[in-house]
Amino acid sequence: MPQALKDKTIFITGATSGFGEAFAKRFAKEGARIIATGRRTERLKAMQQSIGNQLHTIKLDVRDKEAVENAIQTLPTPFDAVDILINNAGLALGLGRVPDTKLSDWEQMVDTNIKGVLYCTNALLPQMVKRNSGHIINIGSIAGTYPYPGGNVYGATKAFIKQFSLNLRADLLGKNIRVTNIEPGMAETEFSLVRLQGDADKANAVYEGVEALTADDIAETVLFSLAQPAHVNINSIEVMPTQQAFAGFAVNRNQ
Ligand code: NDP
Ligand code: 8X3
Repeated sequence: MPQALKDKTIFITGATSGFGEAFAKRFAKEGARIIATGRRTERLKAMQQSIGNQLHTIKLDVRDKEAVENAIQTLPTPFDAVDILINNAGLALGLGRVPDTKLSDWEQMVDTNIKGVLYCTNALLPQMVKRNSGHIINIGSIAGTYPYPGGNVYGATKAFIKQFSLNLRADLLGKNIRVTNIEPGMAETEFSLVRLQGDADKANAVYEGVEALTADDIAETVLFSLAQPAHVNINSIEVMPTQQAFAGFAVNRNQ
């Protein structure tokens, strides 16, 4: 797939670390124009310096509907016709079991992982429909399919992403707009640091003794989906480290 993304314009949410940062760097190398967004401006500035003119950065909190709409309506030339939206911004907060979890954490996960995806999709779809072309990549998770203790609202937000992706496909039939849900397993990014409230020791322990996926692995997976011919829609890809699998059902025998 030589230069599969040449001259494509890609809008990436959560490009300041992890997967989003890897997407920006990898897809810029493929010749794409990148709109990199996130809340941490110093990271966006550093990326601007390393990638240069091919990159446009926007400080954006995807939970802010007006800010999302404004950012998309005011994109400068030549970044204003977006071919690919990557709904990547997201987070898990905590690994506690309900009911020992915080409602405010649940709300932040819903507002970011669900509503943020809706705001960006809603704001960008009209121009894709008008041009009769586009590709939406949603970053789901294995947590959207497989439950685990402590996954509660995080997993539920990713289950939403799974069904929303499929329902977008249903509604967009007849328009040349592709939708793909990428569902990674354990990947070493800042994800655990955020989930575990900045506790680096606990976050590192998550990946100890296992070769986790990397953000670059997921960039290659997304690139594979994007590089297919226009008549091919990859609906979903579930990808895990080789050393991660399933634990079976839990049974409480002490009632
Ligand atoms: P990181 O924590 O490294 O990156 C998360 C990104 O999301 C950051 O760029 C952060 O930017 C951004 N973000 C968080 N909240 C907001 C917000 N309100 N508005 C805008 N941007 C926001 O984690 P990952 O790269 O691992 O996570 C990326 C996606 O992948 C998430 O949706 C996550 O759920 C999913 N995922 C991760 C897996 C993993 O094991 N790592 C596995 C499966 C899915 P900033 O703080 O600057 O705003
Ligand atoms: C992140 C993967 O298994 O930690 O979505 O929920 S997991």
